[in-house]
Amino acid sequence: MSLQERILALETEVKTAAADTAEAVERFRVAYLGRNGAVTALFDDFKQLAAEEKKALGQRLNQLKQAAQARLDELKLAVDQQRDERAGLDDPTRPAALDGAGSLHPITLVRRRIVDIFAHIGFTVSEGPEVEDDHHNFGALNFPPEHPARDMQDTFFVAQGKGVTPGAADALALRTHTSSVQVRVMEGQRPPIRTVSPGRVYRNEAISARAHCMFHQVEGLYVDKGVSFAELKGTLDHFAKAMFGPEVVIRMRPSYFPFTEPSAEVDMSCTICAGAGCTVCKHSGWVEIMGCGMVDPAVLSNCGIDPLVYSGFAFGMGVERIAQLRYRVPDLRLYWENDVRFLEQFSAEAFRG
Ligand code: 2U9
Repeated sequence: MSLQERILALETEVKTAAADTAEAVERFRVAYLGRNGAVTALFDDFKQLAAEEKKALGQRLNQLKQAAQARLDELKLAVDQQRDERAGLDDPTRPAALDGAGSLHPITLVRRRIVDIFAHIGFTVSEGPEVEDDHHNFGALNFPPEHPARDMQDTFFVAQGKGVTPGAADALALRTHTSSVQVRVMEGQRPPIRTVSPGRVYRNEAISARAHCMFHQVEGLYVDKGVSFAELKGTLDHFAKAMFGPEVVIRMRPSYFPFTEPSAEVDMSCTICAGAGCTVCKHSGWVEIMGCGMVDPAVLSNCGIDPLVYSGFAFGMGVERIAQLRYRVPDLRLYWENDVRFLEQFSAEAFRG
């Protein structure tokens, strides 16, 4: 077959070639335009021709090469388009695929919900430093000098200069509760004060299914003339119903905290068994959700508020604990492991405050 005939035959072949996968397109490229491809081979033969023949066939040969290149581009485009259509990328106006979208961490979801419930009944939100001085974390809150929380076994002290003396007036520590923020609020603002303080707190604890050295709290404070324990109970009853459902009831048990008097632990009827008894409530029908009390008059005066004129209530809860009851989380360590099988269970729960 003459070179001219071979050019004509290849031209027909190239123009009618089909390829419906990326691999077939690549085979086409190798077969015609690759180093050992059919079109490339014609150029080698072309070099052997006499000058006159070269003149006649040179242009035809270049046209063949261009036709092969054009067909290659055409096939490649068609395969790419098919792939995009299959992946749903062909319509630029279609809503973004939600597969693999992230979710808010359950602690964030629950912290926002707690804050939102109190914001709806007139509480402001106050935040403050995580590294605190002795006065704001302990002293103003009526912790006696020998209280175990002031000890290195219970609190993380922050090294300052030459050495640290836990309990010393100038010692800095990671805050052990967000009550320190509320001391700052009382020092800087006259009553009425109605505020919640969400944030991270730190305690020197061994990590287990039930405890962690860092967790999240929301603490609340209401100071005004004539604030009563009845208002405290009504507020917390409203919170429990808003968070866990209208059917839950709360009860209070006497307790002790240095910063409140009287003090109480707050239990809620078990949401799992509705009081019938289960492993979550240890067959008591009740689960503990927080602590509370009337702000100790000494704390009010430590913060520059006259306890003869004003009274206040306060409460504190662990966000991990509330989230555990809301979502039935069996082990607190799950909050920290970032295992997607745990986290993706919250993807449907967008918070709408
Ligand atoms: C001021 C005065 C008093 C906040 C309160 C509690 C009771 C309480 C715990 C619940 C679980 C901490 O996260 S937890 O371990 N908290 O029981 N907290 S009263 O009292 C205050 C706060 C601020 C100025």
